[in-house]
Amino acid sequence: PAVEFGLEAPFTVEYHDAVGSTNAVARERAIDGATDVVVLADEQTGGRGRLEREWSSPAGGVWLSIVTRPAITPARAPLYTLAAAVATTHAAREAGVDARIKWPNDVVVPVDEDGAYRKLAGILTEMEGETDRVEWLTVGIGVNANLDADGLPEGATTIRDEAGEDVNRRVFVQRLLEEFDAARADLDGVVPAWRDLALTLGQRVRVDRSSGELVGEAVDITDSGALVVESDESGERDTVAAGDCEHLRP
Ligand code: BT5
Repeated sequence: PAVEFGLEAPFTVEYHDAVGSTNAVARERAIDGATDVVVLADEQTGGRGRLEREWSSPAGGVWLSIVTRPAITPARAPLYTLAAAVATTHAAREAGVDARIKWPNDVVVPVDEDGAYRKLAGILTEMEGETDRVEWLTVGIGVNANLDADGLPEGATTIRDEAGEDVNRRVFVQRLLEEFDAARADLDGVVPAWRDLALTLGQRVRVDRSSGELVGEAVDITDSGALVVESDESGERDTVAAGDCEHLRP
């Protein structure tokens, strides 16, 4: 294998040189009853983002999906996405990258003082369950690690480009999983940790959500991970649980 893993974090790692999507494999494992399994690939041939978007996943990145069966309600599931963002950001910072979080699921590197950024990593959480309980949850994390941004979509950056050198992916994944494991053990600490790393708070944003567009200032994030926006139009505070968020230039 291109990467050797002797992980000590409490996850069993299933490694693939190439796979369609680690989230798709993780879903099969979850349906089979697995827990605390990580599906990891050097390359994905059909990587996915949210809303069926494509996720470029050439060889050299870190493409992984964590299968868990947490004893939480679906309302708390977004905290797992935030936990993954915090863990990925911490691991990237240890690799020498000035990584920050853009709500809700992007790990980015600021380009200037005005909220512009390049995307280093994305997270895609999927789950199955009843209204009062999660049955399983898969957290897909894609990190542009040892890649050139050249071959990636506009607006992407990589650890290689930002740190000026390749990262040891075994060490990187080990740190990421340790941080994720610590975060899920202390779910109440996730939002405060997220806030410390957030690039979105204080920004002018446009959020596309199912009930329409919201433009204003991002002023807070709630305990359940929702974004609070002070609307330009109404001057009132509106809470958005999920949606696409764009940082506007001042
Ligand atoms: C995300 O979606 O950011 C979630 C990405 C999750 C990828 C992981 S990899 C392991 C696991 N297996 C999978 O199949 N998926 C997960 P979203 O916010 O919808 O962003 C997608 C958009 O980001 C695309 O429409 C492109 O514009 C851009 N993009 C695509 N590939 C990229 C890359 N490698 N780096 C930066 N931006 C990218």
